[in-house]
Amino acid sequence: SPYLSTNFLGKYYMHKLVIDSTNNFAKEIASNVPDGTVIIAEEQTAGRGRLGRSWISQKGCGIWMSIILKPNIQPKEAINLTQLAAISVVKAIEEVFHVESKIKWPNDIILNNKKVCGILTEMSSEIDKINYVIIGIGVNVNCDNFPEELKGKATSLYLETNSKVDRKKLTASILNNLEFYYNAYLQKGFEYIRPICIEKSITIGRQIKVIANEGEIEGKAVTIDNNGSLVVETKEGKRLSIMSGDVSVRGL
Ligand code: BT5
Repeated sequence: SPYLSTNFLGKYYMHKLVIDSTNNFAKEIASNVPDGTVIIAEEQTAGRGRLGRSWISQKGCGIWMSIILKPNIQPKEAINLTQLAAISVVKAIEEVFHVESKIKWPNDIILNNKKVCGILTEMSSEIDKINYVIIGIGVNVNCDNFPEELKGKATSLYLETNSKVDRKKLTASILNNLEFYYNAYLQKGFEYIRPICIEKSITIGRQIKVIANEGEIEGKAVTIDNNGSLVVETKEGKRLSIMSGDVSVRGL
């Protein structure tokens, strides 16, 4: 792609017309391909969200892609990669569509209160070493309709901005941004990324409910800490750091 200006991300890539899930395929090949390999599909027949949920991936209208990374970081730090992907998608949407989308921690991109992109990060690791991480990114780009159950919840960049763009352009912009933030993160740590995560968050400052490993937590999202965890203040005034979870934001 003439739009791609990366040094390693997407240099090796595979394009599929139909596939069950790019994350599944990425998992099968991850051990045998270079760091930064990208798999893109025109259509997924079994696109996946988190916790066994499904991801609607209609033919030819979205970016359904998986990125294989082999970072030399601790397995517990891998959650930061979801945040890197999220800010990269937000920046790319800004560059290509000139609109500001927001991150609903940890993995949704929201435009005009509706979900335009979801991220699914999966990992294979040993006790203190990552074998590989797969970042699955689904962006509704030119899609013009959604199934009944997603009406009012899901949207596409086309539906919100009325412009149709070449998906290659947005894909390249996501990868260009991701390589930049990934390098910055590896060199300078999450500290460098944190202000952007906070600035682009739609969650912070709002009343939320989180279903996390720790159980169900209700309170106000106050910040994202140095580890990328969401800090929630309960009505008893207790502050809890949540590493991952399913968040519902009041009013969204
Ligand atoms: C996600 O899960 O948002 C992660 C989605 C990741 C999709 C990419 S596509 C490439 C790669 N290959 C895969 O198989 N997956 C990744 P979660 O937070 O669990 O949200 C899932 C929920 O989002 C569903 O239960 C629906 O409510 C909603 N949803 C499903 N399809 C959608 C769509 N196309 N647009 C917006 N919302 C959708």
